[in-house]
Amino acid sequence: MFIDEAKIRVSAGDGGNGCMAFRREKFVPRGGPSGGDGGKGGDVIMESSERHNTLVHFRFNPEYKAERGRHGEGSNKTGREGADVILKVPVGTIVYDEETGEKVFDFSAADQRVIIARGGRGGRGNAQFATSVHQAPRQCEPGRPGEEHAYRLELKLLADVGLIGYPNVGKSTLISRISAARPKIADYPFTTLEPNLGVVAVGDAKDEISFVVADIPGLIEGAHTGSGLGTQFLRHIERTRLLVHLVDVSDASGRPDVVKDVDVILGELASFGAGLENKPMIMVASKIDVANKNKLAALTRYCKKHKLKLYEISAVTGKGIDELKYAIAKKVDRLRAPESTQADPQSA
Ligand SMILES: Nc1nc2c(ncn2[C@@H]2O[C@H](COP(=O)(O)OP(=O)(O)OP(=O)(O)O)[C@@H](O)[C@H]2O)c(=O)[nH]1
Ligand SMILES: [Mg+2]
Repeated sequence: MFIDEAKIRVSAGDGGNGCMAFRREKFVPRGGPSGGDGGKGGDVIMESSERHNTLVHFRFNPEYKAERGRHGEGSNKTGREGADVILKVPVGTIVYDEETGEKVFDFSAADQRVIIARGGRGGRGNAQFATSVHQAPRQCEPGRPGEEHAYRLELKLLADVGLIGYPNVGKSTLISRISAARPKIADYPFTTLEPNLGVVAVGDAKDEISFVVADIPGLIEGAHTGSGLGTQFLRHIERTRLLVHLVDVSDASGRPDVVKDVDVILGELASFGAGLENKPMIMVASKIDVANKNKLAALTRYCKKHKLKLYEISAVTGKGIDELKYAIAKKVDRLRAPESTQADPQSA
């Protein structure tokens, strides 16, 4: 099981202090108490969202603080409430109290909201303490402090994107380029024996898209009948939204016909029987730094004919990696939007 984890500290806003004041107006001798109440401090709220899929953002930004309430003022003016802070988490996030280890909440659906640190109440101003026998109270309250908590967030990762292709085409090299995953990379087939997951974040904090990529063992002809490592690990990409299909266009592959390579892989996906061959797919020409021009041209023609987008990359020089990363992020984001469930899964 692959788990994404983050620890955060949250503090709600303190309440504003109550105010002590007396009316001072011309022709109104001995005006009454007029100190307003302090405003309530902002809450820290957690909300589940379909558009978020990892906790990577919280690992880089572990502290959150909501605004404090303003102090009360004279003329019975109540202080403004502090603004809330809303933290968006992926569906599937489980929140634990870091100190007690207790489970606080389990986000099982989108748009669930929980207050994870409550803002302090504002203090009462002296106007609130006036009674018939005590008409000029000099008493007012300070605001209450906001709650502070430490939480541990846990999310079982589900891959959004599956990397597929023959062995040795550079799948593990690619995931190590775009995520923090560090799988074994070597110049022989079947280096990867078990799936590796990597978390990729694209864009700035405000507009961030993050997704999970699965690097799986390479496929070969006859994999569905047990050749090579077989196809059982394809179940790890059954629930992905997008497949990224790497095709080695260098001479290192030892296979002369890239179009046949593509057909073999698609055939193996189809034989697996979970509809993998119908998933949206981005095609990638890998090892472009040492490309065989004829192979690249043949793959380009094939993709044009089948209306598939082709990206050319070199995981060694870095060429084309950013473009590919952004294209994947954009596509994943679009596939996550609820209306896209109706869309044609073949459209690239
Ligand atoms: N020249 C060149 N070599 C590359 C590139 N990408 C990967 N390689 C090399 O290709 C070999 C295989 O890379 P891996 O990332 O292990 O390939 P893989 O697809 O994960 O292979 P399996 O795990 O066996 O399925 C390694 O020697 C890499 O250094 C590239 O863009 N250019
Ligand atoms: Mg590998």
